[in-house]
Amino acid sequence: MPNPIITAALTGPVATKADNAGMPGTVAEIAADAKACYEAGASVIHIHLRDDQGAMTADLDVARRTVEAVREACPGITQLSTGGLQFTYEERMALVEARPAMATLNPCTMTFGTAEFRNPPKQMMELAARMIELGVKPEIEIYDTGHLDMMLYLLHKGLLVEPLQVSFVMGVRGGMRGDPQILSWLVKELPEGTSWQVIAVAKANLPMTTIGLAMGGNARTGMEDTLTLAKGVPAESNLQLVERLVGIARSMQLKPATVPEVVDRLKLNPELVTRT
Ligand code: KMH
Ligand code: ZN
Repeated sequence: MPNPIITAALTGPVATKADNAGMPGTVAEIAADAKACYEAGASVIHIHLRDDQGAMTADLDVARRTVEAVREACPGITQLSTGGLQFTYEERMALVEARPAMATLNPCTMTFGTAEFRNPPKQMMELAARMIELGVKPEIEIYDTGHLDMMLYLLHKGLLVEPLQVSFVMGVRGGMRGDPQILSWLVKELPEGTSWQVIAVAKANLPMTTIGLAMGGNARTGMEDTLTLAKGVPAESNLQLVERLVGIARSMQLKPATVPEVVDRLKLNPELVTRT
């Protein structure tokens, strides 16, 4: 089994510092958290932007400053989210112009808890094409079984380049639940050589992340996905969640993949990972 790629999802599109004071709230705090999580074994840092007042933002200048600040702080691979729930699709698309090494691509529109997660097909395909032009690697987020077929269609149309990097998101109300049988089916349908992980939200987080690791997948944790260590026990920090995940991986004799390993395996653009 290849070494699992550990991703730290530091912030998210829903929770803020008001929900858990341990969550980073500014560009500088995001960069400091990225460094701590990188040093604990995370090679990829998934980021939803925050401005200097701690508000969620899709401001391209903040995106550029964040990518730069994380690159300065550590060699971890910056993955910007294009998935903010409260921004227009145009604002979300523009974020790839900050040229992170990776960015999310959400192939389908869906209900997302109490919100609508809009990913209109025409613009989503434009975003996929732009990511190829810029050399930004998509993290393809699959929330339901039909989203996988859309991903395969994009591949067929030349809008995705292999090897694919896929996240199966489980536990969002409106998407698929955390169920090992659904996961086994999804993994079986992937093109050969695809790298994948489970993103398991809230109570699905620990069991499904662990099952994904045991099945040969990568793994992600962080305050975007869970604010607690266990029911009623708040996580203190992203670092604490990453340390727990790395501990689980190590107890299975799995070593977190290094940044150069990830660059090689996912065929990332080395120019966008400046400190490998
Ligand atoms: N929190 C994730 C389940 C993205 O980053 O592109 C959804 C999300 C997508 O935020
Ligand atoms: Zn995200």
